[in-house]
Amino acid sequence: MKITDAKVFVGGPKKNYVTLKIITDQGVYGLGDATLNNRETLPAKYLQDFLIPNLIGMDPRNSEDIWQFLYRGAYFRGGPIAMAAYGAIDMALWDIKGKLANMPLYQLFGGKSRDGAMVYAHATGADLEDLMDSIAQYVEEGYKAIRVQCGIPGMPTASYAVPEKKGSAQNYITDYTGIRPKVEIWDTDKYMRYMPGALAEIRDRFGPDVHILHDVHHRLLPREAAEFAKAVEPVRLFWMEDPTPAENQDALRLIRQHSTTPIAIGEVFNSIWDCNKLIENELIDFIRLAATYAGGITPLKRIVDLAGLHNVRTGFHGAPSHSPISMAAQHHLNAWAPNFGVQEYLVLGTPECDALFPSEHRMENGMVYVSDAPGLGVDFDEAEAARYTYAPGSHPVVRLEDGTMWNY
Ligand code: KDG
Ligand code: MG
Repeated sequence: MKITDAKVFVGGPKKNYVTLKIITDQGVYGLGDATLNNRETLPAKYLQDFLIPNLIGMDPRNSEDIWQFLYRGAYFRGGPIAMAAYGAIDMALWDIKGKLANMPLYQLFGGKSRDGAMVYAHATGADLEDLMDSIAQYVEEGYKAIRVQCGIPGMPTASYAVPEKKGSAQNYITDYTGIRPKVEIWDTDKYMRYMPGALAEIRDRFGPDVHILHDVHHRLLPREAAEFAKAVEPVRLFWMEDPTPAENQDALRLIRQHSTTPIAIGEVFNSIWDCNKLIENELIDFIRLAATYAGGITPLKRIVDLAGLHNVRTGFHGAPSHSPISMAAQHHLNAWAPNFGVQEYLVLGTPECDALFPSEHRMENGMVYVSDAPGLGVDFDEAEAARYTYAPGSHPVVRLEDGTMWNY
């Protein structure tokens, strides 16, 4: 069996999805997602210029060897652009494998460990009152876990994932008016004084049963994060996400030593080497890589297995930047993983998105039920794809009030 061709598509409804289709001499094809938010053309170019020409003629069933060929063969290892491109190839090869076996991927991993996988939604508000309304709506819709973000009084601009105007539910962060980022101004002191109390009010209002998550989005120093984690202990968060940048994995020790608040980290990681110490030293509770940036199912499954040895559960990234293809890869891993925790879920769910990526994965009452179709269980409609083109966009960047660049 041989790979005979592969194509890359960039575009989508209100998002620039990077979709890879690998075609074989036996008529079976596989799909992969190489979307790297706001840098979408780069993995697409890497695929087109270097990776696809190398894939032609290879046996698609040898997904492990092909992954090693990509990773080791590049000589310069890793990085989000390369790993997103390898990730798409790896997903497509698993898709082909599942179709050949006539089995959904979760069966190839070891079968189902649960009926449905709990997901979390994003509640957001320009202020706490708006946030409460947003949470109430998700509770009403049956979500069991909700990430909560709100504007901070006195903060000079909107902060992370929070709408600028009251009454707006907008929680997507990419601005498609161009590649020059908006600037958000951050003030740690105001955040530290306000947010723990706001989280306590949310817990009082919604009671003990709703899982409350909060994303600090890398804004705090390790000592500040330790203080914050300690202050919110009575709220019993499901998790505190990205409390501090984790390039220095040892920095997480300080937070751990001072608090029992669960910590989730990893959405910006792209390798097991970014999180192995965090996991082995049991400095975190949830690992958050995405199948795309992690380099696909093959390496992500290894991370899940390592995490399982250390009581670290999964909480894969699922921002709207991911296409339904990588989300499908994660739905299969979530159905299987013995150490599953939760799945972030923001698939746009619009008719346009469903027409572009038909699938039978379904979300009901805050749970995802994986499709039983062979492979990834998601398709890609090329005629629909022809309607869309690439639209450049950017996340904001963050500065302190004096102009110092900060962590977005
Ligand atoms: O591209 C960046 C977004 O994916 C990120 O800001 C979203 O923090 C995020 C989250 O938890 O979904
Ligand atoms: Mg996050």
